[in-house]
Amino acid sequence: MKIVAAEVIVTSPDRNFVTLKITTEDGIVGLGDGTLNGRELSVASYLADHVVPLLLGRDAHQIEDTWQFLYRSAYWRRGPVTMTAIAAVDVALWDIKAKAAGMPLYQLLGGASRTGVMAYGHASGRDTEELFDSVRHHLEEGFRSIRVQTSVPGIDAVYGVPATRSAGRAHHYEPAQRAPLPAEEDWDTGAYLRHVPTVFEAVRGEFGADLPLLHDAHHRLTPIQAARLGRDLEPYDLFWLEDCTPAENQDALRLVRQHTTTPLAIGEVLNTVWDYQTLVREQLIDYVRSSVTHTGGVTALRRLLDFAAQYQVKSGIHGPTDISPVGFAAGLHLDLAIHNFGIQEYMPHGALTNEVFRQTFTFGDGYLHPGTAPGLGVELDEEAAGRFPYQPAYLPFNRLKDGTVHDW
Ligand code: KDG
Ligand code: MG
Repeated sequence: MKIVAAEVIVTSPDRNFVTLKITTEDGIVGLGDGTLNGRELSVASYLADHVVPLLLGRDAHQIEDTWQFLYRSAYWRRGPVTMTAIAAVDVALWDIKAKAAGMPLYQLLGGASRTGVMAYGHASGRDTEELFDSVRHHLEEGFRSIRVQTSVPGIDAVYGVPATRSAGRAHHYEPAQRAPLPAEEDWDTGAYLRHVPTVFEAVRGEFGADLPLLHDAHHRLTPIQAARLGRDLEPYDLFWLEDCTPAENQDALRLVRQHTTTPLAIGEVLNTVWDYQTLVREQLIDYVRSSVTHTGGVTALRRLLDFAAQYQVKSGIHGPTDISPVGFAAGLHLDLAIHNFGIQEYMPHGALTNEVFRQTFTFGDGYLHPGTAPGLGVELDEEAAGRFPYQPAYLPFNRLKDGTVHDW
C-alpha cells in the first residue's frame, strides 16, 4: 500500500499544532502529531523539507522499517525535533494500518487490557479557597485523580497556576503565551519548599485520604531539595511527585530515592528509551512521563514501556494541551493495551481545537476510552484548520531574585 502524498498542516485554533497527513494509493488517510511546544516550525520544516520526500512511494504497512530508516539514516540521532518528526510519521502509519484493518488502534497493539484509562486533571489556585474550588470543579467534571499546583507567597507567577481567574475556567492553565518573546517569571525555591507541604495538608484535610493527588515540581530542585520535598510530602500520600529534579540528570534520582518513599515520575522532556536506561534499570522512578509525540511514536513508546515493565515501572503518559488530539488519542490506545498502565494525564483542549480535530474518545467517572472507530478515532477538518494560521508562542522562563536564569 504505497504512500502517494504527505502534507504538513500547521494550525493554531487555541494554540499551535503541527499535523502530518499521509495518504495511501487506495485513499486511506493517516494523521500524526508533530507538535513541539514553542518550537513548532522546526518540526514542520524537518518533516516538510527532509522527511516527506523520503516517504513518497514507501509501503505504508512497513512501520518498523520506516521507523528504523528515519532514525538511522539521518545519522544525527535523538533530540526533541527529530523524535517528534519520527513520531508524526509513526502515528500516521499506525492510524493507516488500523483503518485498513477496520479496527481501533488498540486492537493491533494486543487488544484492551482494561475497560478504561484512569485520568488525572489539573487543579490549581492562587490561594486555598481558589484551589479548593478548582478541586471541586474537577470532581464535578468527573475527575477522580487530581494534580495540585499552587501559588507560592512572594512569587508572582508559578508554573501550573493561571495568573488570572476567568469565571468557571480557573482550572484551564495554558503555559505557552502567544507573544514574540517568552514571558519572564520569578522563582524562590526556599519559599516553595516551605509552602507546598502546608497546601497538601489543607487539601487532605478538606478532601480526605482517598483522593489520588499528584504534584509537578517542574525540574526546579536540586537532589537534596527534592529529597526534602519528597519526605515532607510523605504524610499526604501522593500518587506521584513529578520532575522533582531536571530530568536529564539521571544520577540525581539516586540521592532522592535514598531519602523518600514518595513515588517519582519523570520524563516529559526525554525522547528515547536510552534516556531511561539508568532511571529504569536502577528503579529510580515509578512512572514514565513520555508522550507518544515526543518519543518517536507508538512504536518507540511501546518499546520503552515494555522495558519499564520488566522493572515494575508504570506508564504516566504526558497529556497537556500541547499534545494535539492526534497525539493524545495515540496515547490512549497504548494506555488501553499495555499491561503496565499507571495513569493518564488529561488536560482538555479548548473548543476551537475540538472544532478542528473531531474526536471519538470519551471521559466519565475518572476514566477515558479512545472509542472503537477504526484507526486513532481523530479526523482533521482542514477547512477549519485553515482558519487558524500559526502564531508565534513561547513557554515562559524563570529568573531568581538576583537575575540568574533558573529551570522553568
Ligand atoms: O510544553 C510544556 C508543557 O507540556 C509542560 O509544562 C506540561 O509539565 C507539564 C505537565 O506535566 O503536563
Ligand atoms: Mg510535567
